[in-house]
Amino acid sequence: MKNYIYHVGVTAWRKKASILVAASLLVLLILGLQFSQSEQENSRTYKDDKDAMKSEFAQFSNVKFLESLQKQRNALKNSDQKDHKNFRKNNEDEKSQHDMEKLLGIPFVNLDPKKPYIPKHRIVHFDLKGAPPKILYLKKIFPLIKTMGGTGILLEYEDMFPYSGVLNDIKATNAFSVDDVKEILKFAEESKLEVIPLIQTFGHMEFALKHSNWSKLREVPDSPQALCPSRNGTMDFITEMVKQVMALHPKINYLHIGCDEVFQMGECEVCRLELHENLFLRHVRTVATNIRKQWPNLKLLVWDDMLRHLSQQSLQDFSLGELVEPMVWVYAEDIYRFVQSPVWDKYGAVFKTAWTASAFKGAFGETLYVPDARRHLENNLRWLDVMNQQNQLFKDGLSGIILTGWQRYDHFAVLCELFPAALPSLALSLLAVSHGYFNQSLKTQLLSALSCPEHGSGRPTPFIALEIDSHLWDKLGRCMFPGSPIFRLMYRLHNAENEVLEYLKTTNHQKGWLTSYNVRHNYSLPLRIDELTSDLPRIYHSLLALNRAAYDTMNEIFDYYTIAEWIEQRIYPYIIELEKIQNYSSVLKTVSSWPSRPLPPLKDLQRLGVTLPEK
Ligand SMILES: *C1O[C@H](CO)[C@@H](O)[C@H](O)[C@H]1NC(C)=O
Ligand SMILES: *[C@@H]1O[C@H](CO)[C@@H](O)[C@H](O)[C@H]1NC(C)=O
Ligand SMILES: *[C@@H]1O[C@H](CO)[C@@H](O)[C@H](O)[C@H]1NC(C)=O
Ligand SMILES: *[C@@H]1O[C@H](CO)[C@@H](O)[C@H](O)[C@H]1NC(C)=O
Ligand SMILES: *[C@@H]1O[C@H](CO)[C@@H](O)[C@H](O)[C@H]1NC(C)=O
Repeated sequence: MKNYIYHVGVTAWRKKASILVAASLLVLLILGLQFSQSEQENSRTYKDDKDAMKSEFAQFSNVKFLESLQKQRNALKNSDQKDHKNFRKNNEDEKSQHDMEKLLGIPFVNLDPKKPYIPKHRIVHFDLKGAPPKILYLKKIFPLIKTMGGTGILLEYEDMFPYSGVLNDIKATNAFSVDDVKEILKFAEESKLEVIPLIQTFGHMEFALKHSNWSKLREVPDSPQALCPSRNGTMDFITEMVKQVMALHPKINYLHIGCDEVFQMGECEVCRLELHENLFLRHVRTVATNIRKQWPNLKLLVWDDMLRHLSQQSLQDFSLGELVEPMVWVYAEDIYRFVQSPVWDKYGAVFKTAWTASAFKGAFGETLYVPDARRHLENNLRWLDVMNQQNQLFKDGLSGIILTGWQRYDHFAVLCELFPAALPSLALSLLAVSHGYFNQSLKTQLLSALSCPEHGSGRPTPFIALEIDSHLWDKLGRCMFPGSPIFRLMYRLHNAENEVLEYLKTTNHQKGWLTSYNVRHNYSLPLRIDELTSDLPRIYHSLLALNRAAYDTMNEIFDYYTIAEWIEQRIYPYIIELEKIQNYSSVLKTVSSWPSRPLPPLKDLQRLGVTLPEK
């Protein structure tokens, strides 16, 4: 971000050194810094929520102020006096309802109980660039999505689309076949779900540009992240991708063309002469215009993050409002911290409609294996509040919300939460956005959708308790939804991982006979080694059992490559660590006589200047 602003500044300065430019630049800089700050915070939250949580607290009062401004504005627009009277009368009921919500651990969001806001479209995102489910699993999931109020699916194929011809080599070797895609679409249609394919057309092109074949289209020669918009081959490449995807999706109304997180712009020798802003907008305009030429009724969606800091004038100069619909994404709880009122006003002035994007998994840490359902529910509930407030800014209102479920943070990252492990989280959030609220009254719907055993009617225990059971293992651990064994497997992993980590910490670090020093010097007491390794076989075998269970459980839902990847990332490293301890301890135990102290100093320490002082 900082580079971006710096670059805009410097380029503009060179071109016209007039006072006018300098003055407007200053304004831009101040505005830009303000936005860039929130932008940085957003991406930080996306990566490390702990820091963001801290600063969230610090900014709390500021956001409250923004929210109250919004509420005032709405109140003025509606000036609905009746509601105020009713509010008083029902205050008592609401108090006991709040008590119940507290028991359930439902995050409090000040939604209007009289007029719940329900987004027109409620779309579930399938990020297929990691752990793509088998077709038969999707077949079971689509009706569930429909039951829980979903209206469609966003299919982010990345390298899983059956690209062919000149694009043959950008697809994964285990990509879906043409028939697979047709089946997916058939199953979606049977569940009456709108299908929106997503193709990246600017940034996040790693899956294609990583190949030496396509490296010529990179903006930066060493980096496969972004396409160079100025190369002759770029538009041919995009056109071919779109053509192939459209050929397999003849009935779609919407196509998502990505355009988020273009980290590299204006660096090649041609692009360097241009303002980033113009480079970005011109490319989006060219791509959109080309697609619309061939498919005039197709609506095009783009992620909004690259638009947040652009001026209304620029967006209008490039007719963006006539070409695309922005999808405003924030996955942290506090939405206004990342997209503030002026940004909404700008979007409202430029676009007839917009979409929003929340998350039900894949947003609070790259290596998580089960989502925090409470945080995701709060994100979705707060989106309802924000959407209710911002809806009237758009001529045609807001179009809907996408519940994103990221499977990797980018093409090169490891897997985060698997879909079946996140289905309970999806259920909570999807039911919430389909009703405009989440409370006790959705109990039966939730439990029946997830095939949970009905609790005994005698004791009224809460059906969820998000404060203490935010992964839902306790409350929904006995449900039989498709993939529920994987959901339960995560609980086993959680316990096994805790045990292994504790053991490794004790053995390698806290106790004094199996540290790396003992190993390097072959110097330890056999009696102590026996003591330290007495638990090792049991822990090791429980990991092997977990590994076996993972393999068996996942087989129904994922292909061999996904299972192997997941096991290598989640279980294998612990198996290796334990085997190392086993190996070291048996070597250390073969020693039967030991050298006098002092032990010979480690040779490698000389590199650090630790040498025998000269006499
Ligand atoms: C890329 O390489 C593969 C095999 O090495 C070849 O079949 C294909 O035609 C190449 N594609 C391009 C665009 O050069
Ligand atoms: C749940 O919320 C809705 C909308 O606010 C309200 O009408 C309903 O009475 C609530 N039900 C319970 C059990 O709290
Ligand atoms: C693109 O193609 C045109 C005409 O073939 C050529 O003049 C131009 O130099 C090419 N531009 C680039 C960036 O390769
Ligand atoms: C442990 O020792 C065995 C037998 O020598 C060897 O095959 C294995 O690779 C070792 N494991 C590790 C993690 O060092
Ligand atoms: C440790 O001692 C054993 C037994 O003397 C010997 O076989 C082994 O090579 C030694 N290992 C190291 C790392 O010095």
